[in-house]
Amino acid sequence: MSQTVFSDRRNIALVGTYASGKTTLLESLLSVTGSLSRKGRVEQGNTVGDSSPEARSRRMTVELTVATTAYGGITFTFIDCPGSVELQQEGHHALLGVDGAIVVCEADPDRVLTLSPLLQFLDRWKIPHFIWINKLDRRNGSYAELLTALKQVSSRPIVPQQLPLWQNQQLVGFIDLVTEQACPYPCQAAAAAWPPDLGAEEQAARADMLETLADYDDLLLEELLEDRAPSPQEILTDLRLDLGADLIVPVLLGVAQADYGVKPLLEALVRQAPSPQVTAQHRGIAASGEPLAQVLKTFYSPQAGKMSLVRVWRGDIKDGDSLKGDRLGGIYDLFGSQSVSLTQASAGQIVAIARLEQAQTGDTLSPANSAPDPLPTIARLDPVYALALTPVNRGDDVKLSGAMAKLLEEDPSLAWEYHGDTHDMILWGQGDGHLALAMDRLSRKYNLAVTSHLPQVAYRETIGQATPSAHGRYKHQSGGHGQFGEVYLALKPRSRGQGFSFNATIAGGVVPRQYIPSVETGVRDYLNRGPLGFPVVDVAVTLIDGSYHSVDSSDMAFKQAARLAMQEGMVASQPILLEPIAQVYMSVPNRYTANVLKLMSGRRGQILNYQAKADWPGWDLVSAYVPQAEMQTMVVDLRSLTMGVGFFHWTHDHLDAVPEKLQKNILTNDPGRP
Ligand SMILES: Nc1nc2c(ncn2[C@@H]2O[C@H](COP(=O)(O)OP(=O)(O)OP(=O)(O)O)[C@@H](O)[C@H]2O)c(=O)[nH]1
Ligand SMILES: [Mg+2]
Repeated sequence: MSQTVFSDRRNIALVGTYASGKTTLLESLLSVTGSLSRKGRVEQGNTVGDSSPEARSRRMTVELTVATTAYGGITFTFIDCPGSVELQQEGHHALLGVDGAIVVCEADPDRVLTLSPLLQFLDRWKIPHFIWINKLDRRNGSYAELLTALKQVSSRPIVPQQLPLWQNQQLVGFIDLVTEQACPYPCQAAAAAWPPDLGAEEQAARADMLETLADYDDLLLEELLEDRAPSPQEILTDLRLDLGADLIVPVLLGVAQADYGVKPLLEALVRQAPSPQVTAQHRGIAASGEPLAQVLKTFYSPQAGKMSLVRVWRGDIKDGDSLKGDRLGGIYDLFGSQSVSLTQASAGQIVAIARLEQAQTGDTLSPANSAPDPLPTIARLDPVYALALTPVNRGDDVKLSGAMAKLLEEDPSLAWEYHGDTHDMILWGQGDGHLALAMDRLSRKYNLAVTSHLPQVAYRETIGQATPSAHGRYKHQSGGHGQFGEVYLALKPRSRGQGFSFNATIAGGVVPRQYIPSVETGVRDYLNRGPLGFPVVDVAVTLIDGSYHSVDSSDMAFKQAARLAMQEGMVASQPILLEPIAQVYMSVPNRYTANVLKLMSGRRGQILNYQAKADWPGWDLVSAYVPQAEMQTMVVDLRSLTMGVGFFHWTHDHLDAVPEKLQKNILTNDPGRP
């Protein structure tokens, strides 16, 4: 990598739906700007992005790629983000550190809906963005249909800046609606004549652009009303200001694979993308004060150890400085998997910093002696899919936990949990592909092989009817003095969620007071595993009678007697298997609502409500109770029903009896049953 570095910068994220061509576009941007002498291809596994073995083997982006280049007097740092819905968290953090984003969109109106969650995110965080329509070499549907579809999913006005030029169904160039000049690919000639029959279409598209811009510029409105043509410079100024204020979404087009439209995209970035100073101002970051930075990503490199990808918001950070209590161990400019050591990083730069051991993704950093107000950061995505992991080599448990801590630092959308009930070590994440990726990383980076299975459901049991008196007598004679305790317990069901209660109503000291706690302990011990094999809940137990021996009775004997009485009482009280029920809130495009309702009912879900999702035009929010056992692979089916965009949040809500016909199945098949 060799590049000229300019003082003016733009940090731009490449985001968009899975496989829309972001990594190919990055390759093209780096090639067009002269940072790459030989362009790679995703299929050939030789691109600057997707350089990890996990990305190469999947032919998809699985982590951020950062690459700095220069064009038109500006230093650009591009961040290529994964498109997979399972790897969104990665891009979300990165987006908080950029000055703008390019949303790469496939030229297919039917797939535009898949951009909806991303556009919602960009709008919520007010991140200025362009849309770049890619793959126009094999478009599906008309360009006009595509724009209509984009208008439906974007809350900001869509402002096409270019009109495609076709010849025999092939994209051959575009008309720049600002300058009204034609640009035949590969855009070497500055201007060319455009086909006369395009006049009306060009006029309509240009009028559409100008009218949108006039909504935010009274002067322009006046000019339009008076039929005066605004100058290209005036239009560009509006495009820059309106984009910087996140009022509009300019749309450009091309074919990343052929570098078509990439230079014009760079020109648009140079002229229109907000500068780091503008971004800092919009984020409310004062220009003066202590140096300030934010961690966009944490990663562990085999050579350099812990690295933090950092956006510097204010001041200079120098080699040898301390941040968040750690002396930094090097500052690097990144170019895919390569890095160049720097002596300092200044406001507006995105760099990797080594050995900030305390810093986590999202953290706000300042020199050691100041505690800055934290910059806003992204919440962790709710985990929606889990697998129980077991190391192939017994004894690797501790190693697994250590490696997992690092994986979790690298990817906050993973979660790691030890389930006390089932003794499962559970890895939570965003889907089966996400967890398979985590396991591949465990194997390659930490030499840890694991097997996985769906976690056991944490079933419980309770009783269906009362047993007025259950008897337990423990009598044992061995050598010296013996053991004796006898109790009678009454068992009663309690309502769901009321838990366990213990009472003693004995009279006349038939069980001496000091042994009553042992009776309760014996009962509680028993409740860890009822007759069906699961922890018992929602039972009221009363000690109603018993007897003792003045020499042989002991705490242990009464504990045992209580266990025996519980054994008898529980079996007699009609044990019932309980399963955890989740409350689920599903967000789905309304064209899929009927199918999603069917999916939920098919999975024993009880639909509670569905209605239009607030602030998400065209989406519904469905709420339902769904048994946990049925949730395990729900996300996989939901995504396949909704082009990958449906998502849900869930929380544990309550326990409910397992339907009788399923109970038998679970009791004979559940591997979790002790
Ligand atoms: N026909 C055509 N194919 C393209 C174009 N751009 C990218 N592709 C192909 O589309 C596929 C996906 O391209 P990527 O660049 O990996 O897409 P991506 O958006 O980075 O994918 P993820 O990061 O995994 O979401 C690859 O096979 C590319 O060769 C294009 O302009 N035209
Ligand atoms: Mg990619």
